[in-house]
Amino acid sequence: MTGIWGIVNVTPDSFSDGGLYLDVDRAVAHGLSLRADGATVLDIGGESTRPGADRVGPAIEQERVLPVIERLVAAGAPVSIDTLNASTAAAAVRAGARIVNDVSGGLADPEMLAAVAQTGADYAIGHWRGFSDDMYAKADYQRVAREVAAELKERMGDAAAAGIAPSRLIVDPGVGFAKAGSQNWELLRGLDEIVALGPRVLIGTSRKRFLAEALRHAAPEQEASEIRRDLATAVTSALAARAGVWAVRVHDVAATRDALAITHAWDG
Ligand code: PMM
Repeated sequence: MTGIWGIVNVTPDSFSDGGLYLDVDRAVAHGLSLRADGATVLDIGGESTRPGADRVGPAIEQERVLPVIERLVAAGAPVSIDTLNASTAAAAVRAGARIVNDVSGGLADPEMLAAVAQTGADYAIGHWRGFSDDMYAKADYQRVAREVAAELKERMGDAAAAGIAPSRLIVDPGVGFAKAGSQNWELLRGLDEIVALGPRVLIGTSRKRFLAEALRHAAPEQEASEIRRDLATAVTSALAARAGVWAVRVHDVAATRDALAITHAWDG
């Protein structure tokens, strides 16, 4: 059964839910409701990675996420920390997180791999080519899925060299990270090249800009609303499940849960 990571962004400026869950109580309540909807992991983030977002320091990031992680872990939820910072990763694991989700795959913080190796947590390696302020300038590919797979393989090698056992790795091709418009579709068409790398595969398409672009194409007069982007996300989740991914990272867990249930019913 494909896992569902529910997104809890404790940020003022995330791309679709910025500002909604900056308050600890609201973030915890949101996490618990995603868990009730069927999330297998709650992915807690304290720094937005949306295109053009400003960076916050690890101190502010930790102030945002640690109390939320502690309470969700106390409530029995499996928690992942979405961070680029080694110190936040280590502190989050001390607070009970089981997985470090690093969209940069260790490239953003030179201390990250050693920190993760020490924690014993699982490590989700994202495909990344640079911080969000200029990542589209780096969106230059001949064959996107092949190049993303090759770069992820290098990151897997770095992680192994730092002492992170291969069984602890998860790979994520980083939809929207240094990929523009149609490159994301090309990447999804080539998902088997990512699955062939071996580790568990995580994928995050939820509400992303390339989905809104496709929806605008379908109905140019209508706004690509959140409801429509969540439906589009449920469809990409179902197709990703078919392609063999281990888990999908989404905002609307219930919609994706239903889409996956229908996919599994079809497949028997
Ligand atoms: N996307 C975002 C943040 N974290 N983590 C993983 N592993 N994969 C992703 O695709 C990913 C991520 C950006 O999206 P958000 O602003 O909706 O959280």
